[in-house]
Amino acid sequence: MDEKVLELKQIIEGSDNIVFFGGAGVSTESNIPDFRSVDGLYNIKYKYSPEVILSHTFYKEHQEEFYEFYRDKMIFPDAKPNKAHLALAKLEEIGKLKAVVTQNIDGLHQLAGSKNVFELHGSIFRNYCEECGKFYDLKAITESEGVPKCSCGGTIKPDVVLYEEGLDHKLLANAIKAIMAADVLIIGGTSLAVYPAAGLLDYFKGSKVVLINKDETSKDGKADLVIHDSIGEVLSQIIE
Ligand code: CNA
Repeated sequence: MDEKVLELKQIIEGSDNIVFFGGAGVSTESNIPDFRSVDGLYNIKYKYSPEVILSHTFYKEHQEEFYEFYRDKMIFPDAKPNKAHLALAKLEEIGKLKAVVTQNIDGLHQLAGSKNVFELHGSIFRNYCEECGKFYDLKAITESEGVPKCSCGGTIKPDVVLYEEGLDHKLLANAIKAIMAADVLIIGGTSLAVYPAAGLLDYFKGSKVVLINKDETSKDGKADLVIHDSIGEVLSQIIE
């Protein structure tokens, strides 16, 4: 076993109060593209960048185009949890991991069996009518065309936090609470470029920060252990 992975194993063995903070890189091994990797969404040619299309302003002004991109690039109903999701669920099951704080909207942590998941940016599986508030599941988006409409005539909007929109206050407070109470923070599969989510890491007061990411991040210098590798490969070795 690689020296760094061994060190991670020892850190995990020594703690029963771990929190995981992750992003799109956790799901690339489930074939869901992230934003910033070389084969991520930023490197596919679009008329607009994902950040523009997934903004509140764009959603309001170009709904047809928004839903075209959203259905095509943000929804992967057949995606399955990968080794990273499964390892994290296992760590929770054996009492070591207390929470997963994720920027992902794909629901794969829950599908893997994780229970205490804070979805900072919402979920593709929840959708609401903007007029009457009626709840809709994912089929309302996948099985409709153009702008999805409620039976009342209102537009159905995914419960996903778009750029320019604020995070849910209660959820944010609970995620911060979990991070503040943790002894070990494992950060993985995130460029740490999206705020306020990335700012949550500043609340950590515990003993060890581990960063597992393919590319360098702005927080590499602050971590006790940095592993530049695939998160599924790394975490699956911990759980063997
Ligand atoms: P990002 O900015 O795309 O960064 C992803 C990071 O993960 C990069 O630094 C990569 O190097 C790294 N990475 C990619 N694959 C792996 C891997 N297998 N192992 C280790 N590291 C890897 O994504 P962030 O999450 O930081 O950005 C935040 C946005 C992206 C959030 O608002 C998400 O909602 C949004 N997003 C989510 C999904 C999803 O739900 N699966 C998909 C695409 C984008």
